Amino acid sequence: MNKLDEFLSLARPSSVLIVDDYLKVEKLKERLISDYGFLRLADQTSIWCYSHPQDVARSEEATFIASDFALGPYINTISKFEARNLVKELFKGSMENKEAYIVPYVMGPSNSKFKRVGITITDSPYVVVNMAILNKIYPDALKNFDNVVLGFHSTASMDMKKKRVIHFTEDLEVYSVNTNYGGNVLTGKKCFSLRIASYLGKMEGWLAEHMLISKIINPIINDFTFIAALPSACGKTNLAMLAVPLEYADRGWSVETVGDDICWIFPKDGQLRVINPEYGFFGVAPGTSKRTNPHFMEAFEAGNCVFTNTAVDLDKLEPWWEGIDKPIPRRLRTWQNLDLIEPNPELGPFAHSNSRVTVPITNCPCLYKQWDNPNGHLVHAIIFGCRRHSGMPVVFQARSLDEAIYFATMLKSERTSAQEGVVGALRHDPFAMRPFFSYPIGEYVSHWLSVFRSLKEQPLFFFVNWFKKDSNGQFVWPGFGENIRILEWIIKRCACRVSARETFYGYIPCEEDINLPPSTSYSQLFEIDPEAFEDELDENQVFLEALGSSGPNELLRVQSYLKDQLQN
Ligand code: SAT
Ligand code: MN
Repeated sequence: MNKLDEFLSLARPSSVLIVDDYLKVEKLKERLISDYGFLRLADQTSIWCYSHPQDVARSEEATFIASDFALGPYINTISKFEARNLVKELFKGSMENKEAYIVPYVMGPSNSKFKRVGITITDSPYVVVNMAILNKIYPDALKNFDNVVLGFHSTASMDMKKKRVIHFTEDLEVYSVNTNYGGNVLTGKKCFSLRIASYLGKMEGWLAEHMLISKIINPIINDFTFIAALPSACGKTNLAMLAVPLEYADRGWSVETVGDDICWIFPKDGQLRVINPEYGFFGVAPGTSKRTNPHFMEAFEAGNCVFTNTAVDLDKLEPWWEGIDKPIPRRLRTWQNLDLIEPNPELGPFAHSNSRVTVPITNCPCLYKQWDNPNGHLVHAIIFGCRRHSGMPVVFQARSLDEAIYFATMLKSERTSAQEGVVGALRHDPFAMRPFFSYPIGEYVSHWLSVFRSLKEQPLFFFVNWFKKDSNGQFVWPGFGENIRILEWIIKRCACRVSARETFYGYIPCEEDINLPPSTSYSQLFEIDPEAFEDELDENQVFLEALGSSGPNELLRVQSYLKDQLQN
């Protein structure tokens, strides 16, 4: 018996449908409307869905890697024996009286040697409809199960206490149960594209990262590609589709998107090639507007989207959320499926703060034409970003590979509503990968160093923070389209067009080399309190020690170098 049959005899669905074409997906979309009370929106191709009120974000506490070894900080482990028993217990009869759907799919361009395939079995039509946007249906995956990543999902009883997302990295299997939230259940999203893929990357010499991929069309470097890691809900989608201000557009600048969330990185002939393994976006809705991300708004208008946990304007049958820059609808359905007439704004928010939109990548008006080039894209710059009101300048460049890896490991960011838990608290988020590590962080860092040391052409490394605030709590940087000014400096650095000012933490722009918006203050953007930095180094020391013996010595060397710099 193969693994799929074994699973089916455990979960016992009443019937099984192989979803090997998009017509079947359309039928399931109908089912979502007729059986689940979701809405078809005015464009006729998009739908609105809502979730269980406690199933609205990724569940880090409920996410596990099955391993018989301790994997260190940020990885919940469960022994393989215990995990197998738990799977048997949680899935036993979980699909009784339900239909099971088998979804074969591909990640990456299907004509690329970098591609990977997966099969997901689920009892949730919502999962099928979303996966059919984010991944490409690929019936060939069913021919041979070798190297296929298997995802098993059941909403079971939706008992939130029994929510689990369990990964067997070596066996290429993921089990999600008692949840129906994107990042927990769309296997291709984080479970495969980051946790399983980064494990595969470690074994095979490549990297799977929580990064966007974009091109900048510009007059300085031809075909400039950057990749950028930012924690969830810190602006990856906005940066990936940045709409440049007129002043830049007139001079031939624009940004074109390759991907907004996941980047698979392959060293090849001494260079770095990257692909986006996804076929769609799963972006945060609140805060998205014609002003903040006109390209994403335009992508929604092209249809075939799934809006989850947004509100709905019932007169226009259009989605609505806080920050959309449209008045609160007269007749509104809230994210919890409550209908209100002329709602009192104080009763809001009406959309959940982590409400999401699932969008086909081809809807993106600024999509790079050859986004799915089977050979990938050559990387010029790597950016790490975070959300911090203090302690990090708006941009700096790392002085060396070791320092870049040090700062990426020590990345900290304020918590957002993309994770369950208290919003705003500063937490370590190494490489913006904290929720997605599947093997020890020290080994992960060593793997990064070995991949980059093998290159003949090194990309440059930059760190950005759009969220720095002044002493009155006001943001010092306008963000959004204006971020192109920072990217322009990055391109100039990559082209060796400008020198830089060295500080104790790295290189920052000389005032005359960066085109700052008139409302900003150079010193406010770049000043870092040395005492706070020193405290942070001390705190980093504790973090480094927690990585234990797997933490590479390079990080300790950078740590003491930075301390010396500060004292001088
Ligand atoms: O919630 S998801 O994991 O699907 C998206 C994200 O948090 O980046
Ligand atoms: Mn993400």
